[in-house]
Amino acid sequence: MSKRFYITTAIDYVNGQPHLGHAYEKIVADVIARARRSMGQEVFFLTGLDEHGQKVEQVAASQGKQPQAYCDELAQTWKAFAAKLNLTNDDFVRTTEPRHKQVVQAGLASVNAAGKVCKRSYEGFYSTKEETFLTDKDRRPDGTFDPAWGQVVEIKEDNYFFKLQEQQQWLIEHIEKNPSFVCPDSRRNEVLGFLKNNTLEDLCISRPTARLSWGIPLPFDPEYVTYVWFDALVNYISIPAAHGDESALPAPHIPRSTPGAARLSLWPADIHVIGKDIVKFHAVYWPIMLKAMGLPLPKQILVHGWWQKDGQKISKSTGNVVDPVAVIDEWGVDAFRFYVLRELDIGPDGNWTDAGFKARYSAELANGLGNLVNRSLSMLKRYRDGVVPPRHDDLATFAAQTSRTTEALILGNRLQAALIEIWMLVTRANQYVDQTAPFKLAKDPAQAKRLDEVLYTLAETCRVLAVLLWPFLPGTAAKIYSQLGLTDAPDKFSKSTWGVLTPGHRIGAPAPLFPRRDA
Ligand code: ME8
Repeated sequence: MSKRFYITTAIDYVNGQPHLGHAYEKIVADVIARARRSMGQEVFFLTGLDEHGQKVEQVAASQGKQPQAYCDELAQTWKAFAAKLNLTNDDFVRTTEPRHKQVVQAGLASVNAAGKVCKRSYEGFYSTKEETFLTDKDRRPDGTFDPAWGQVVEIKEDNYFFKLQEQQQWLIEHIEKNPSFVCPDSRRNEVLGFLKNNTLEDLCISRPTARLSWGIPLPFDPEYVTYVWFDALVNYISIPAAHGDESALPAPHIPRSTPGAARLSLWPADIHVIGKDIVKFHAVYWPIMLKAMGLPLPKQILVHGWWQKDGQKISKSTGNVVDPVAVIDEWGVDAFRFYVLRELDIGPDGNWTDAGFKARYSAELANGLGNLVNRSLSMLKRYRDGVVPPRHDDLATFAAQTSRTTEALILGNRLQAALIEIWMLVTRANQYVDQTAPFKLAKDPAQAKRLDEVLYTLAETCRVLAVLLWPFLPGTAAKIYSQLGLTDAPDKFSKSTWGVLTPGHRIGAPAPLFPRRDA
C-alpha cells in the first residue's frame, strides 16, 4: 500500500452560507489534487465542515433549532456547493460524525497521558465571537478591545490547558530546516517572527458545559467540552484514521472504526491549504499537538490571501458579497474557476470586480481559448470534412515547452503562473491562425498540403491545451476532447505529448466553449 498524496482544505464553519473565499480555497486544492492525479499520483483530497462551538450553537438558537438539526440542514447546502464547484474531494468530513469525535477524544487522551494537559483557574477577558481568551496585550492603545472581537466579557472559570512552554525551539528549528513547511515565504517569516518574539502561552482546550454544550466531551472530564480548534484541526487525522491509516492514530492507538474497509495510507498530509487568518493554528498549535500525540508533522501548509470585493472587505452585513453560486449559474463553473485562479496568486490578497470578471471572460476565455478551438475545429470540419490530416509539427516544440513549464509550475503550486503559461500557447496558436491564414490557403488548390499542415497543427494544439487545462477547467477540457471526437478523457498529463491525434480520425461537432456575451 503506497502512501497517497494527501491534500486538505480548512473545514468551513457551518454558521452561514458559502462565500467567495471558501470557494477559492476549495478550487485551489481541487486543481492541485486533479493535477497530481493527472500526473499519475494517487491522491486523497479532503474537505468538509467545522460544526461545533459557540458560533454554531448561537446561530442555531437564533433560528430556534437544535444545533445538530441546524448542521444537518446546512451540511446539504455545503455538500451541494462542493459539487457545484466541481470538486473531486474523496471524502467530506463533518466534525459531528462519530468517526471524527472518537479520534478527537483519543487525541485528547493521548496528550493528557503524555502529561501535556493541566487544569487551572482562569480569570480574565473572553471574546464570545472569536471564542478566545484575551489579555491586556490585546487591548488597543486607548485601552479598549477592537470591535472585531465582538462582545468582550470578564470571566473566571477552571479550564484545561495544553502546555506549550518548551515547544518553541524545536518548532523554530523545524520551520528553519524545512523551508517549504509554511508557504509562501512571507507567511513563513511571519510565523518565525511570532515564535521568536513571543513566549507561547498555554492553550485553553476546554469550555465548561455550563457555558457551552455544543462540543465533544473531554474524555477525562465530562463537565467540559473540547475547544473548537482542538476539535477542528484533528479532522486532518480523524478521516485518515477512519480509512484505516494506522499512522494517523494518536498514541496509544484506538480501535479502527470501519472494520473490513480498504485501508489507505495518507498521513502525514502533503499540503494543508488554508487562509491567512488561521496560520497560527496550523503552523504553531497543530504541529505541537501532533508531536504531543506522537505523530509526524504535515509536509506543507500552503497559505492563501483573502478576497475583497471592489476594494472592500467581503461582508454579509454590508451586502458587499459575491455569490459564487449565482456567478456559476450565469457564467458556468469553469469561467468562475478560471477567474479566481487567474486573478489571484496563492499568497497575496485579491480583489473581485464584476468588470474584471467580465473582461477576463471576454478576452481570455471567449476571444482567446474559445475562439481558437472553435475556429480550428470549424475549419477542419469545413475544409477536410472533419478528418484529421497527416501529422505536422509546426507548434510541437512550443507546445512541449509549455507542457514542461506548466508541469513544473503546478508542482510548485504556482497555479496562476501555470495559467499564464498555458495562455501563451493559446495566444501563439491564435497568432498562427492569423499568420498562416488557412481561409486563404483553402481557396488555392496548390496550397492543399500546407492547409493540411496548419489544420493538423491547430487540432493537435487544441488537444494538448485540453490536457494542460484539465486540472483547472475540467468541463472545458472534456468538451474540447469531445469536440475532437475523442472518447477518452484529457485527464492524464502524459497525453500532453505532441502527436496523439491520428491522421484519418474524424472529429466531432464544434460548438462555442464560452459564448460571447454583450457587455
Ligand atoms: O476558519 N478570502 O472557518 P471559516 C479568502 N472553521 N479566504 C477566506 C475568506 C476570504 N474573504 N474568508 C474566509 C475557519 N476565508 C475554521 C477552520 S480548519 C481546521 C478550521 C477562508 O469558515 C479562511 O481563511 O471562517 C479559511 O481558510 C476558510 O475560508 C474557512 O474559514
